[in-house]
Amino acid sequence: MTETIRLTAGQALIRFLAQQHSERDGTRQRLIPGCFGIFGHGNVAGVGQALLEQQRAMPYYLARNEQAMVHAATGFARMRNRTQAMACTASIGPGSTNMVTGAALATINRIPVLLLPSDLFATRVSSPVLQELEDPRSYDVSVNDSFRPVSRFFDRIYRPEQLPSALLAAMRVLTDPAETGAVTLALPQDVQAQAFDWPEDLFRPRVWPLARPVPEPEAVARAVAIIRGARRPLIIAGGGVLYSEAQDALRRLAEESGIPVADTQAGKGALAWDHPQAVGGVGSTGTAPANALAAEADVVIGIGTRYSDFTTASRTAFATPAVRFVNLNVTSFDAYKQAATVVVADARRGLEALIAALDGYHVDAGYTARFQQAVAGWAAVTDRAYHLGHQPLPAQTEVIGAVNEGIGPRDVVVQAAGSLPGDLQMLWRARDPKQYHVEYGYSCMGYEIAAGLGIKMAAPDREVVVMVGDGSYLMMSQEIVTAVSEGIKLIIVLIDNRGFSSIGSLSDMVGSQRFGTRYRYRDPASGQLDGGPLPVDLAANAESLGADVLRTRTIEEFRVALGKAREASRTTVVHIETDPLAPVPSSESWWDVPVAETAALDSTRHAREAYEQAKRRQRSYL
Ligand SMILES: Cc1ncc(C[n+]2csc(CCOP(=O)(O)OP(=O)(O)O)c2C)c(N)n1
Ligand SMILES: [Mg+2]
Repeated sequence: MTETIRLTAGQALIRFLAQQHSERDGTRQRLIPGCFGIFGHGNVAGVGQALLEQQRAMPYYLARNEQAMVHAATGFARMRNRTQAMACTASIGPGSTNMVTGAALATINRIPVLLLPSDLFATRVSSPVLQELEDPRSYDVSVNDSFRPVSRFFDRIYRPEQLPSALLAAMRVLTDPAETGAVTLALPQDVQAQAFDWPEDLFRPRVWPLARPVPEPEAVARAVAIIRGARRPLIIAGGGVLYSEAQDALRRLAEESGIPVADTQAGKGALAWDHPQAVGGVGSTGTAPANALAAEADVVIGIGTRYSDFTTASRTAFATPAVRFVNLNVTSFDAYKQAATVVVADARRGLEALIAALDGYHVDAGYTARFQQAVAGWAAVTDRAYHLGHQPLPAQTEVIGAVNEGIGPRDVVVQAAGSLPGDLQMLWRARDPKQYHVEYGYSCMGYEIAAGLGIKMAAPDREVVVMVGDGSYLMMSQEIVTAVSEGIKLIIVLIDNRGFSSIGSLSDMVGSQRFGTRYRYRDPASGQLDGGPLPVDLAANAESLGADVLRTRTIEEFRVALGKAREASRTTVVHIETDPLAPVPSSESWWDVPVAETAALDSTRHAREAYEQAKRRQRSYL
């Protein structure tokens, strides 16, 4: 007879999670090293009680907002290159649905997080309970069904007997590099507290090897045949290069073949910015030299990239009529994009195979000289943007320059939404593969500070510099309190330009005249939000949450304050006001955002003409 142990489902879940390990390249570590949470009546007696009993085995971190705790979990797992994931427990109803945005972000970015929303009594005897949806068409539906499209695995545990197989499936998806993303186990509140006799075997230590699938030799041969015929090849390095820790293999391929390497938001840092083959960001917010190379490329080699519209400049970046794509990706879904010739494999293993098979291939010297000259020109553009001397308020590009020049090579910069991701993609000089952490799959305002927390937990030996706009700060800054209470030090650079500089300039571009993008009083005369500036003091707000705050007015003051913040031991906010209209270098690229086809406004009509012109360059890559 198998031995059993009597525990609640909540206790069994936590005991199981504490026994899971991952292993890659000889390193074995806890797969789920901790649990973020916010308790309510949905989880306080179930998962909450289990966490209390098992505090040593499963550390618990009290977050301040459920969306934010999923962002923290995502930041953590991305920083750990997907070798570890955090769990997140939330109460029923709004506590759980607050996590849906975080789940979407994790899944879109292919980052593992384990979500444990609470659900209605499985017995339904006291329905409708507080916060119950009550779908008149089906009692089987709860608000947690909104996790289904944004999760890579979803299950609802109506009976304790269902838990073991669901847990094994959850671990499989979290540790599968091709499938990973948000994994959601919805836990009815009564089942969490229900006792059951579990087979002891459920709690034995388990190791989940993180796969490095090898490429098919035939696929490598097909890819290499195309690359060998290329005269103007370009590599695009995506996040998959970093998650696979394939940066050394990428560098070797670049050095041995001479092929230039452009990067995406998730891939920046795969090759150091000053490597002779590095040409910078590609696409809508890329560098002019990388986009010029993309335009003339005859073969594009995409490694670990999902080819978002920003990377392809909405399918205008690769302009050569006969351009061909060779994609190396662990996920066949991503590999097959752009009608590519595919190598479905782990990035490192795939790169090693390509290096061996490409032996002797090298781009010609004229090509190298041309792109290296363009890149040198771009370095001068970046230096100018870093030291613009814009008056009376500094430009954001100067703040980026001051951060880039003021932090250490291993420090991490964190960002997600607004005008910063574009400016950073174009101008940031990454010196370490994990230095650049911009979330641009979901570009979610509010990710920055929350994720910074998880990133610092994943890499306590690095300084974590969160760059956040005033809009994002207003949306989600409460995790400063968590950072303060946990003694987790963040440096937060708060760039206050009194509204949405990003959407303001986008609005301008589509002929909508920056409508509704400034934080201003409503002017009684015009009826618009274009009155005087608001008496909002975000620095004081940060102070009130327990952070140390350094207020700066000039770039010189900012540089000094950043140095102090690096020396400090507490979470420190460096506040600076910038000019939202300051100039930014051009990426010589485009992004598809529709413009009204009919309009009373001249500005919109002119924008529509420009839009129709640009649309003609869009390709289907079939
Ligand atoms: C949650 C969320 N809501 C809305 C948007 C659309 N959006 C993108 S950037 C932006 C404004 C960001 O403002 P701020 O953080 O001040 O940055 P700035 O544009 O001024 O650089 C908005 C509303 C978004 N990306 N995420
Ligand atoms: Mg702003």
